[in-house]
Amino acid sequence: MVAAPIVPNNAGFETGNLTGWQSIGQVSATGPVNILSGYGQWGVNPAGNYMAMLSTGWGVGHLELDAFFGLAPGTIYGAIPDATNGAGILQSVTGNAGDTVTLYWAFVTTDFADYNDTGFAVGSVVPLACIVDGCQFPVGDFGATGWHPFTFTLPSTGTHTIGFGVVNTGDEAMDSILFVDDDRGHLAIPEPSTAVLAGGALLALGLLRLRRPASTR
Ligand SMILES: [Ca+2]
Ligand SMILES: [Ca+2]
Repeated sequence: MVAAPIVPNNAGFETGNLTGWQSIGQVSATGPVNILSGYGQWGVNPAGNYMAMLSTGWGVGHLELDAFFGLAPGTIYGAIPDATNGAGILQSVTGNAGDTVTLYWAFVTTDFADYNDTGFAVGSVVPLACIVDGCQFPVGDFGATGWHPFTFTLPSTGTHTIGFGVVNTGDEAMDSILFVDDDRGHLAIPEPSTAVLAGGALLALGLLRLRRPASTR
């Protein structure tokens, strides 16, 4: 057989919901959103009208995420040190060895170093974006990536899980968000005029973190 691209069900979330996907934690299909981070608002726009939005906020524990993805306990923690909690989506795709599934993702964090919240792809855990290091696209404090493609390659003929997740690290405060769509969306940088708010926002974020002590730090 010649390797071929596979298109998952509702790959672009244009039904406006998560039909075709399984999810755990805080996941929704959404239109354009603004994410308020320390330096202003990141404007995130889908391809088409909708995209999936996965947030670490009020997420499930990393062991529960392992079970959701069919991974051995501790797999996510092993790939993403100090992972605490987060969210995930997956679906099963069937094809031949070498067949591919390409989806697009973008990562935005409201958190800062040395917390290292991370967005990842699954089959095996592939850290895509994070705050500090250990991933393909480190974004820094309050940072964001643009939209990037990720291609899954089926390792053998049959049915395989593809999916994405996002986790807090170190504690369970200060959300990070992973967006998923079937094509490249648009991500607008924060307005410069909002940068003057950063000092106040930082103070507010610090207070919030103190009020949510879920950490071993
Ligand atoms: Ca879409
Ligand atoms: Ca966090």
